[in-house]
Amino acid sequence: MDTKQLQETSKFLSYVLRHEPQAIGLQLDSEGWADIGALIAGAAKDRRALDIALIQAVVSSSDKKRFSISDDGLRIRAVQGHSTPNVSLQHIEKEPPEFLYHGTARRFLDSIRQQGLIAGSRHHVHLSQDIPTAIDVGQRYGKPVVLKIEALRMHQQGFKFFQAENGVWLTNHVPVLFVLEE
Ligand code: HQG
Repeated sequence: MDTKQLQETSKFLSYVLRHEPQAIGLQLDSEGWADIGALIAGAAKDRRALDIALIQAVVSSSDKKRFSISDDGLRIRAVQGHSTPNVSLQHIEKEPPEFLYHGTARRFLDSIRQQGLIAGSRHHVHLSQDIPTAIDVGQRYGKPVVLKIEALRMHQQGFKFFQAENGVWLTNHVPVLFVLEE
């Protein structure tokens, strides 16, 4: 298994486990779990040779711990980042640190200054605990800029925060009021 095969398989798993399970006839339950046997069979119809060893290698090598396998080893899910309807992970609600960070591209700033941070096609706005991670996230879309979010103040005013299994912070919407540009 080389890095390229692992990366390509990781992208495929993100696609079917977060966004388009129906592309390979896969069912996700409301917690995002898919049967691994059905995943392998669905992928095979798409002429994609997946097996348990490859899936396990992707799960354990994922830099961001994007996926988890159930304790009985039969099911797999993406731990965050979904856009597909009918899936709503019961993320643990948590008090956030004073500040969290959001990495974005400079060209989105005007719109963010008007609307605050919105979830777009995903179920949540994603926030990072540290600035280097936020820069990495932001540069996926262009010249990165990091916004500092007054997370604890939001929480004190009743906004809910969740932390996904892989440490990514999630919230529904960040009003402009709480977005600091440094
Ligand atoms: C932007 C990756 C205009 C937002 C990463 C972002 C992350 C606005 C883009 C995870 C806006 C949405 C999520 C507004 C927000 N006007 N643009 N009002 N509000 N935006 O990919 O946060 O590799 O859906 O800034 O590491 O970039 O997939 O979200 O640029 O954790 O595991 O709209 O995806 O993880 O883009 O990234 P995305 P994101 P994975």
